[in-house]
Amino acid sequence: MGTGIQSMESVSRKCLSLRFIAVLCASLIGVALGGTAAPASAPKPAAIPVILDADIGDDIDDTWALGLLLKCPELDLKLVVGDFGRAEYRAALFAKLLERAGRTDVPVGVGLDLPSTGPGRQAAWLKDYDLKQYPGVVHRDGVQALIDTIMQSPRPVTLICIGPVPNIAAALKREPGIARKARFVGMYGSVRVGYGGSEKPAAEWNVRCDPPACQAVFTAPWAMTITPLDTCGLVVLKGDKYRRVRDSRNPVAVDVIANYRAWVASNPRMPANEADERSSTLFDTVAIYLALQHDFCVMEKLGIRVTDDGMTVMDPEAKRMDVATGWKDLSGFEDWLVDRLTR
Ligand SMILES: [Ca+2]
Repeated sequence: MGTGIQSMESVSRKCLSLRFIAVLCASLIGVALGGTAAPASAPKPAAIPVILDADIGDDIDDTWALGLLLKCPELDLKLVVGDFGRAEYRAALFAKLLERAGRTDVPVGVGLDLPSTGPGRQAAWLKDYDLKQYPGVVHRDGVQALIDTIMQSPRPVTLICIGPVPNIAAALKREPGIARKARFVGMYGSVRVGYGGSEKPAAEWNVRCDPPACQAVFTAPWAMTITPLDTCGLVVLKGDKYRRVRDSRNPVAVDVIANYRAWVASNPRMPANEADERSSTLFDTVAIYLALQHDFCVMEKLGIRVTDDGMTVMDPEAKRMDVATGWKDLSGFEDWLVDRLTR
C-alpha cells in the first residue's frame, strides 16, 4: 500500500514538473515573440456562498428575487428555506421552480410551522406538484439545515432574507454562533420613506409581521446590509424594460412571468391585464443585488432599532448597519435586473 502511494506521489510529482517546464517554455516563447510574457489571467473570485430565506408564494417579488439569484453566478446558492408559515406550500414552490430551472443541486428546507398555513396565491401555477418528487435534498427541519449550512461552511455565508424572520430568530436561539459565521443581507424596514415613496415611514411588512423576531435579528452580532422601502419600494418595471422580461424565452424569466400571471389572476381586485403591462413592486430583488454590490445605491451606515410596533427608527445607540437609503441610479439597476433575468 505504502509503495503504491509513494509511486503515485512520484508520478504526480513528475506530472507537476512536466507542467512547470511546459508553462516555463510557453512563457519564454511569449517573451521571444511579444517582448513581454502575457500575464496569467487573474483567477475569478470564488462565488459567495448564500442561503435564501423567503416568504415565497405570498407577494410575487420573492419569485422574481429567486429568478434573479439563479442568474447571478457570483452567488453560490447553498440552501433555500421558506419562512413565515405555509411551510409545505413554500417548500414545494421553491422545489418546482428549482427543478424547472435545472437547479436540483440546491437543497430545500421546510420552514417553521406557523399559524399562516395552506396554499397561497401561486397555487394555480404549483398545481399538484408534490415536494416528495423533488430530485434534490429536502430538509424537513429547515431551521437546522440553515444552522448546519452556516456552521459547516469553510467560508462565511451570506444569509439573504426577504420575508418575516421567525426562522432566523429560532436559528439564533438554537445556535447563536451563526451570527459569527454569516453576514445578513435583507429587505427590511422603512427609514425615511414609506410605501410608494411616501414621506411618512411605515411599519414595513417583513418587520411588522413579527417585530420580536426582527429585534433578535437586528441585534445579533453579524454584519448587516438592508434595503428598506426607501430604495426597494421604488422598483417597478414598466414599458420596454418590462416587455423584455415578459417576452423573454429564457426559462427562468418564463417561469417568473407565469407565476406573476397566476398571482395577478388570484386577486379579483387587480386589473386583469396588469401582468401584460408592468411588474408589481419588486422589493426583494434589491436584497439579492446588495449581496453582490452596492454601486447603484446610496449607502449609509446607520444605527437602526426595531420598535415593538414594527417601525425601524434611526438610533445612534442601536446596532449600526449598511442601509441603502437612496438610489444613485435606479434606472441602471432596473436595466441590470432585466439583463440578468433575460440573458
Ligand atoms: Ca418577500
